[in-house]
Amino acid sequence: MKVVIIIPTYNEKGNIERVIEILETKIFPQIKNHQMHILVVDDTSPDGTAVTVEGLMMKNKNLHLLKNGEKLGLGAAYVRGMTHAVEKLQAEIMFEMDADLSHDPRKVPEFLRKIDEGYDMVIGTRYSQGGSIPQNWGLLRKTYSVFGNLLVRSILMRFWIHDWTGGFRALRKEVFLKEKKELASFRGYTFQVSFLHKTVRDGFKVAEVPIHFTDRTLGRSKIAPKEYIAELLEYVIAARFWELVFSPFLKYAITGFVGYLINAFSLELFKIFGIHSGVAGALGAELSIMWNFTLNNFWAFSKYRITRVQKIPLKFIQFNMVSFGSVLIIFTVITVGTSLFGDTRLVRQLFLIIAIAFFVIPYSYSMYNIFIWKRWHISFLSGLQKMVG
Ligand SMILES: Nc1nc2c(ncn2[C@@H]2O[C@H](COP(=O)(O)OP(=O)(O)O)[C@@H](O)[C@H]2O)c(=O)[nH]1
Ligand SMILES: [Mg+2]
Repeated sequence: MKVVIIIPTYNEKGNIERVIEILETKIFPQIKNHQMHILVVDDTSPDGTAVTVEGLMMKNKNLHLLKNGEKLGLGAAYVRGMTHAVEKLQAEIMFEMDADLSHDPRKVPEFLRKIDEGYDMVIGTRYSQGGSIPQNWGLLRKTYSVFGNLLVRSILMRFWIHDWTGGFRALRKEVFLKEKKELASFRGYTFQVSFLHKTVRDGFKVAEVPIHFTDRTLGRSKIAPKEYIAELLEYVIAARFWELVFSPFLKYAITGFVGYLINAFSLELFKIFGIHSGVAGALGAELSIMWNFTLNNFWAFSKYRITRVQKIPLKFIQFNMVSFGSVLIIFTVITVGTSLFGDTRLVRQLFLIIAIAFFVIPYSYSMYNIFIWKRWHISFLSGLQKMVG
C-alpha cells in the first residue's frame, strides 16, 4: 500500500535533512510490502527548511513538499498535510512524525506491521512498558507530560491507552477522512488528544508501540506544554461530559424521572381506592421499579439488553436489591438532614434532592453499569486493572 510519512516543520533545516536521509537510506529499503513516501509540510520557515527539502527532492522521487503554509500550529499543518497526502498522493496509510529525530525512524517498520495486522491507528507510547521520556527533560516538562497524560486518561476513562499527547503515529486514511471535519480547530497537544479520542470513540482499532522519545539536539522546541494545558483540559472535560450525556446516562435519567412520576401518581391513585398510604406508596414504588427495569433494559442499556427469559427474574430481583439500596440512601440522608435542620417540608424536599443528585444517581448508575447490565465490566474494570498491573 502507499504510505506517506508526514513531517511538519517549522525551522528544522538541519534536522529535516538528517531524518529524510535516515528514512530514505536505512529504513525504506527494509520495507518490501509498501511504497514509502515522505511529505514535508512547511509553514514558510524563515530558516529556509523548504529550500533544503527542494534540494533533496532532486534525488528522492518519493519526497514531497507542501510549502508556503501560514504558521497556524501543528494541528492545522497535519490536517493540510493529510488532506494533500490523500487527495494528491493517493496515500492509504499516513504517519505523523516530528522532524527533530525525537521519533526514532527505526520504529517505522514496527508501526507498519501493526497496520498489516489490521489496526487502524498505531500510536507510539512513551508511558507503557518499554517506552520512555528523555532523562534530561526539566522537571517541569516531565511533570506536564506525565500528569497531562494521566489526567487525560482518567477524565476520558480509557486507561488502556497510555500516551495521548505523543505525535508518532500511523493511521489508515479512513480514520482521517472520518474525523477530518472535527479536527480543524485544535492546536498543539489538543490536536493529538482529540484525534485519538475521536478515533477510539468511533470504534477504530488502536494499537500501541512503545517508543523511547529522545530530546532534539538541533533547533528549538516550538510547542510549550503550558500554552495548551487550558485548551486540553477544556477539550477532555467537555468531550467526556457530552459522552456521558449522550451515553445511556441521559436515557437512564429520563427513565428515572418518569419512574418517580409514576410512583407519585400511582400513590394518589391507590389512595382513591381506599388503600392504606404506606401500602399505596410501596405499590407505587414497585410499579416504578418495574418501569425502570424495563426501560433501562430496552432503551438505556439496550446494547447490553438482557434477552434470555430465564435470566430476567434473577436480574429483576438484583435490580430490586439495588433499588432498595437507593431507598436506604434516601432514608439516611433525609433523617440526617431533618435532624440537623428541623423537620420542615423545605428541608425534607431539599434533602431528597441532595440524596438523589449526589448519592442515588452515582450509586444506582454505577450498579447498573457494573452488576446489572455489565457495561463497564470489560472496558472500565479491566482498564483499571491494566493501569494498576
Ligand atoms: N508546519 C508546522 N510544523 C510545526 C509547527 N509547530 C511545530 N511544528 C513541528 O512539529 C514537530 C514537533 O514540534 P516540537 O517543537 O519538536 O515539539 P516538542 O517535541 O513537543 O517539543 C517538529 O517537527 C516541528 O517542526 C507549526 O506551527 N507548523
Ligand atoms: Mg520535538
